[in-house]
Amino acid sequence: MIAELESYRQFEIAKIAEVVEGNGGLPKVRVVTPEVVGEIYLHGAHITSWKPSGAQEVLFVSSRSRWDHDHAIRGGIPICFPCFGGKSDDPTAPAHGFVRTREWRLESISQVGRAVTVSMFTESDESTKKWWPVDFQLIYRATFGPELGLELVVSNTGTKTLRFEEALHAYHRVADIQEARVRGLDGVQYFDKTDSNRKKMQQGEIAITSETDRIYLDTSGAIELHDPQIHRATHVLKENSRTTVVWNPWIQKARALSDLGDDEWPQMVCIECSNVSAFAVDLAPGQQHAMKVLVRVTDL
Ligand code: TA6
Repeated sequence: MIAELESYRQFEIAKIAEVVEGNGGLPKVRVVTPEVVGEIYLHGAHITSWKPSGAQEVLFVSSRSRWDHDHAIRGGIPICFPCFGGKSDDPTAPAHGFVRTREWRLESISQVGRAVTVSMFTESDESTKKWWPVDFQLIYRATFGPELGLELVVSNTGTKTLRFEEALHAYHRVADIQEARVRGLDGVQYFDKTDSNRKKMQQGEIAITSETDRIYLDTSGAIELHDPQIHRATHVLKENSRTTVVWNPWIQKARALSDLGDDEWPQMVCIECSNVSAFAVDLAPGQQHAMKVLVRVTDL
């Protein structure tokens, strides 16, 4: 491990952004400034913490998460790519794609004003072509500051048009899911994965009272997560994302997930800026697609 950490020294900003040994011995970039504390693992380019100064931790990470090269981290912000859920033409392909279990490479760490941007990348190789025989590169820029900025840039480095799905599968920490409310999807149609993917229409704000697994369609509006118990509103703004997924496993599904504590479901809700289902992206050779997300917290 030490040798591996040595190889990252060149990227560090002393006392502000350092590559350290994280859970399971996995390397992570730890950002600590007067404005923010944040963490992102090279494993899956997976953000596991964002805590602006004066605020409580914004992201949920399961106490039962696995921390190894073979499994995705349960919680934080997994990156789903190039498919969301199962791969339609290959039931053996990893759910939510293969980049959340890849070791990404650090490209740079930079400080601009009150924020620190960590940039990582991964690209096609023999192991990815087993699941998806195309050439691509992904760059992920995570900006830790009073706000959290995310940018996922997909480049088609091959000669054929690519079709992919993508999601930033963010697990938001809440005090009690039954009191939390999700706003910003009123009047938006969605597929209800808990009801045979029936197409429905959202009316008003979302109150979660049972297993909830919905793909909201053709929506680029901002989302607000209201958490009255801790008097917090989390605002999620996005660009180049035409679907939003909302998920809470509730009791049974939580029990079925070995890397999620049976009693942890009330403390989380996933709000996933994405391009999935009928809004998968077609990308021509030489083209790029950048999905951007900005998260900020305010008092309620
Ligand atoms: O985003 C919601 C969802 O697709 C759910 O259907 C549920 O499966 C969840 O993702 C978690 O998926 P995972 O593969 O991480 O267990």
